[in-house]
Amino acid sequence: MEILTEISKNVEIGDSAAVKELVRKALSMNITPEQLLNSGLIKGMEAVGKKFKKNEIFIPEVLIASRAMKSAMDVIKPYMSDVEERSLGKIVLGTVKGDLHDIGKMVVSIALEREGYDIIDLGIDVPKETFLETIQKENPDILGMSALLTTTMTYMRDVIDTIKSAHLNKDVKIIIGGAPITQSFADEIGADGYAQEAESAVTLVKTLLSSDIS
Ligand code: B1M
Repeated sequence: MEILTEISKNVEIGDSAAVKELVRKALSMNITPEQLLNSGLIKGMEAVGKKFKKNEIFIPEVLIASRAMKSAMDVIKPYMSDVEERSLGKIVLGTVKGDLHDIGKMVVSIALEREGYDIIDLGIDVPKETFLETIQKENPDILGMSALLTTTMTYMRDVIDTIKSAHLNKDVKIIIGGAPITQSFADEIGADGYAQEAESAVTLVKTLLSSDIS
């Protein structure tokens, strides 16, 4: 669809005003929030990532593109949050210490919230102590960690070890995700699950929580 390509291109060049305008227009054309995210906004960020990798653009351009993506998500979010007043469970989310990437986590958070889960988002650069304190205080069903860097993904193991040392790993299921994460890494560090993107994160959470009941 032409408008999705236009959205993607405007994310790439970081034109927030144009992206927001196009997203509003697309919503009025009954394009779903999921289509907008997957075929418009995320596609734009992927193109940004490729150009960055090839040194065709640099951090300032990536930041401007991220801002455009985030401002569009603010427009989409109300359309994705029209869930009934029900809670299927409580989920704590955070990007691990040392890592400032939060767009993917936001996409996952919106998808889970839309499904009916209560989300406590701890933000970015979250140390293990904060994860632990929040689990002790909030008693969530799921802890979800995100990491986008090969240098920060290893910190997920530290968080899991901390939770195990506090004997809380039986009370909370731990899931992880982010571009460099794989199922074998999840198995290696003792996470309960791994999801590659937002929709599979929703499926994973449902599976983990239903196996909890039986
Ligand atoms: Co950075 N960055 N970045 N960056 N950045 C990457 C990740 C990189 C792959 C770019 C590249 O080289 N091609 C590369 C990492 C290389 C590596 O480690 N292998 C990289 C680098 C190197 C860096 C810096 C080190 C650059 C520097 O300073 N020299 C630096 C590190 C800063 C830090 O964190 N300490 C840095 C900085 C930044 C910005 C701040 C400028 C900005 C982040 C802004 C922000 O998030 N607010 C940024 C961005 C935007 C990117 C790219 C271009 C895009 C990431 C993104 O938002 N994607 C990225 C390249 C890329 O990924 N193609 C890149 C869109 C988003 C929807 O997808 O985040 O993958 P994603 O999330 C997906 C899935 O991964 C999954 O579902 C999401 C939705 O589908 N998922 C989960 C994510 N979390 C999940 C959790 C789950 C389940 C699924 O369960 C809990």
